[in-house]
Amino acid sequence: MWRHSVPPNKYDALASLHHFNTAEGAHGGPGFLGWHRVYVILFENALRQEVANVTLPFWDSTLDAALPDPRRSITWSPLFLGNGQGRVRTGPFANFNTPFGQLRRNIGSDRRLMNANDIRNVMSRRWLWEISNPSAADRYNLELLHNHVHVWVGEQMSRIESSSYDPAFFVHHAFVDCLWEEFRQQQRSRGINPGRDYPRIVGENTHQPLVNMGLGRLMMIDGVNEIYTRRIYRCDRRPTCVQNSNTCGSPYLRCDWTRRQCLPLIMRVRPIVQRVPWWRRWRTASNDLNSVPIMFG
Ligand SMILES: [Cu+2]
Repeated sequence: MWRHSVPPNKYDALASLHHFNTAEGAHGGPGFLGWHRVYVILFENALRQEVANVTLPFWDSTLDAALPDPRRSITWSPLFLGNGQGRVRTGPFANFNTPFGQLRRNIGSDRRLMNANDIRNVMSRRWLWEISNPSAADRYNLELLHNHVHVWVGEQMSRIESSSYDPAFFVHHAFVDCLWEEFRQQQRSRGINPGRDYPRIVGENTHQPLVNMGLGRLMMIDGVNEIYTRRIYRCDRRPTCVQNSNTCGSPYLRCDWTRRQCLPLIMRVRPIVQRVPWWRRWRTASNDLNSVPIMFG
């Protein structure tokens, strides 16, 4: 698909919008969630022009976070996002090219994934300003928590101007968006109208409610409008353990009943056995030492 097209292609064009030059109100303030909601919709629409009725999946990274070693999650297998270490060579985005070089990752070497506790903290708040920059305390700050995941994935994903060139961006942001929707659902049940919940104190001017969003003619305050989840899409529930089953409703998840926690399957560590005939092993080993020209002429 995309990897066979010539850059700049539609994916790159969309990815390029995620940049401080064009979207100053996308980060560092209460416009963050709304901006990314619109952005993710644009991406999903573009996907639907290729595959009718396709829906964007979300990556619930808190499930990976519950594993002893999240780097071994099936998320990083060829079935899903492809390998998480070094150049991406497996999965649907193998050899994906970006303006920042070949797609790379370096999962698990910096920061951390979001976990169930982070979600509980965020959901304990009532208003958007309590979970947004610049007013949120760190542990309720959804933008900050989401940054951790970007940096945890590493390489392209870890910087604003390059992150959207890793397709992991969109499944991560679909998840953040659905967490926000869960938050908004809770607001509705408490009699708060999320469609009018945009803070007065916004920090940077670029987050003022009537400032242009940098996506068409929308303004920052349009990001909290109810129209998106009323008319355009809705979020699936996050997976939970299903009674009398150990799959959490997905063949790629299992339930740890002692913790009542869904966990992604993990990848078997493939033993490093070189399938090289014995008479060539020598030579393979010598290659690494750059000694081949001397030894073999
Ligand atoms: Cu962003």
